[in-house]
Amino acid sequence: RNGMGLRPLGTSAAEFEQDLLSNLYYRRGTTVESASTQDAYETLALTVRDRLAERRVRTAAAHYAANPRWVYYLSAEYLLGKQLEQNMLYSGTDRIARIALQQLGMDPDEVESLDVEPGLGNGGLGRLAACLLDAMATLDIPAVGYGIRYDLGIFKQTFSDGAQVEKPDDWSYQGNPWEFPAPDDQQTVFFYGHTERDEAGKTTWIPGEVVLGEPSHMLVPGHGTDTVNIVRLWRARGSESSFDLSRFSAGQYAEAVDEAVHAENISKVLYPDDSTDSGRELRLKQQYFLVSCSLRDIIRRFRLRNSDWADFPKKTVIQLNDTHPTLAIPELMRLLVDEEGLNWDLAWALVRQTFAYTCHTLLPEALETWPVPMFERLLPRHLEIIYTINEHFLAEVREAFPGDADRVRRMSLIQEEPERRVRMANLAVVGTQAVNGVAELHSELLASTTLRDFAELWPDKFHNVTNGISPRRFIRIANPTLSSLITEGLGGDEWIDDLDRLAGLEALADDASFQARWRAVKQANKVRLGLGDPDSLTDVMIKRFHEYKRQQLKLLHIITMYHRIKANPGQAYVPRTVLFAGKAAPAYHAAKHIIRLINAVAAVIDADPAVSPYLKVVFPANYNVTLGSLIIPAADLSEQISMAGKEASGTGNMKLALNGALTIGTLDGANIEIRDRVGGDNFFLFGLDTPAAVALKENGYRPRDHYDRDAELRHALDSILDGKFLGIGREVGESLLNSDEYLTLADYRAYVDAQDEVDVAWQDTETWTRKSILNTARSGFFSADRTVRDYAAEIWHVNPVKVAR
Ligand code: DL6
Repeated sequence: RNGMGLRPLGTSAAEFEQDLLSNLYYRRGTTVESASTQDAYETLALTVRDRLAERRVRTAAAHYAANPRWVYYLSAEYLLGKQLEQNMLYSGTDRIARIALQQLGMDPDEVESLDVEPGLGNGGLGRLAACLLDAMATLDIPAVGYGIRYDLGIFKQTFSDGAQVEKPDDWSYQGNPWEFPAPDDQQTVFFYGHTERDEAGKTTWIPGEVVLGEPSHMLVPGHGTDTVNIVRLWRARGSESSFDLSRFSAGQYAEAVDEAVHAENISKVLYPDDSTDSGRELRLKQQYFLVSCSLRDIIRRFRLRNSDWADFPKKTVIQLNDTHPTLAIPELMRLLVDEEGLNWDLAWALVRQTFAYTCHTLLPEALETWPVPMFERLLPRHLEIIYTINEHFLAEVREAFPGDADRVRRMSLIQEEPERRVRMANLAVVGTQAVNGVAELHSELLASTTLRDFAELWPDKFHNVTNGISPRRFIRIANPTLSSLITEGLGGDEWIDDLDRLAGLEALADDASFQARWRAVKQANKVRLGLGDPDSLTDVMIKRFHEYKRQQLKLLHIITMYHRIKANPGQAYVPRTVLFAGKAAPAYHAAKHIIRLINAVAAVIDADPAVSPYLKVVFPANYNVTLGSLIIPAADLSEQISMAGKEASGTGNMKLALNGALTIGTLDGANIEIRDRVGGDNFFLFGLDTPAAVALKENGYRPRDHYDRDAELRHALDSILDGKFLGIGREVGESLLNSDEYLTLADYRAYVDAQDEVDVAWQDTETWTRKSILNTARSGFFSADRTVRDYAAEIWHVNPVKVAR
């Protein structure tokens, strides 16, 4: 029996099989003879989960005893990826589970295929959150992630006539076996209403709507350790009184549930369409819902072991993942001042010491603001609190910069013109003890441009923590054959939790037989992916669609290759498979036009027998963590071609380099750090850097000059404008020629020339393989474990707590 008085669960295949049978019988109410594949899947999940649950109980006990400083990670998004394979690996049951299933006459692959990916995020920011949780658990850092349990995650992308069509993603339709409901920890959340002040000056918020927040959590196991942290997700529920029985009895069924449906809409979808006022208000409601439930839970946890509010920041650090959870700042003020009776100054000191803020963008339009009237209607007390914070803060600014009214206007938490809006990024900087960017360049640009006024006031508050990725998820699980080869090459698998050890591969980079095996793995991964000729150069651009990321630049290169092959059909060309994957925001029309044009170009090339032997464009629909994990191990070339100064970091760039793809990229985001580490010889650099891009724009950029000057570019653009690709894409062509906000045409020539260098390099197989091995060998820095160590040392000031067996 272990310290909890429990009989430890068995580690043999026979014991696992017994537990499977028992779970099938007692928890699914069926037997092997009559079990469906869904029964088998759920039972497998529960049997694996039980092994982690036992560790979770020990983790909670160890944390309770240590009463440490906790990290609470608040994020509106988590792209956790499928859970089964990860949890089998982390619980050490991957081998025995498969044997046990086979013993019971079940097909492990078929059973495992039912595992569903919870798509509770959009892209890089949500996946980063998941990678950081994984690394925190692996490093034994006591942490809880808080988020929203959206009923419908990120939409499912399909194509109709090449155009993106969005379908709802009812990810937990069959239930979610990884989830533990915790109804006892339910919270009550207020919205709307008004505030009242008594004679003593105490303010009370009288709400206009009351909603319940129901938590459930999923386990976040660490790798190679017994720590199992949790991510707690909130789901909105109507209160008991929200069901109108008298209306129901009168046959008014829709009206009877009106209030409950209204409440439950809060956690209905990830990112409700914000092109309408009601959509925007729902989004603000989601943000407050997350923050209100999570803070009450954090305080409940604090009170289990502590009583003095002065200790709160000593025991708590709350990391805000972008501005979405920034309402936590005024909400904690409200709880401390209105509900706990602390005086303002003490409460403010505690709040500021507790929070830290990560900014994930440089695009001014991505910095959230909310219209004051909407804010006031929904959160009347929070607006009052923000006004008071602003009053104190602006007094500080005036003192530091006397007579600088313009600066005061820029830094205010309230934008006055053209309409009054609450500036969430300003609030996030003012209410926290640390602000960080997510790559060196990004952090520099934040301090010198986007948040410059704040960096001038509080230079010490600004930090850089370069993003990282989970080596477990993105090489060990995604690329098992390469992982085995690396383990063999390094003489052990310690590298998985100590990624700097990959450096040991440098010694093998010139070894012909190791190189041959390295190539064979890449080849097998291309066959596994099953898109395009595995002998061709697999050129991969996988990311959200955004004009600043410049999928349109890649497209111009493809069209140029197409024209070259058409013009000289007899020549030998390097065969390429160009693979795009990614989603566009449903209301982002320019990005959707680019998607449609890519599909049209792909179809035209496919139908042309003179070109198709050399060039193929594939665009599998519905990019997600699962699809990414299949594509990344098969990639030869990683496209990281954003306009310099626009991509905060990127993390796909890290995943691809780690899996041995060579990057073609601009000096943007973390590309710079990747190139610094893998070496300029092993990276295809092109294009304007940030100062050159800024200067070009300031001096009046004219895309048409590039069009006039460059015959190949002109040919490519004309073919789009002339409708040569099924008549699709005129909007894309016109936008490039007439405005080209992201300098695509300015970088075209340098990009195409760099691609010609790629072709030359590819033909020297040994040298390419060497470069590929060196990319992997030198990617250790991009482990999320390093990222979390940086946060822990520089921002969180937390220590690990080891969980005893
Ligand atoms: O930090 C994670 C990720 C970065 O790698 C990307 O470069 C960045 O674009 C993304 N940011 C967002 C937030 N919003 N915007 N814009 O998704 O964060």
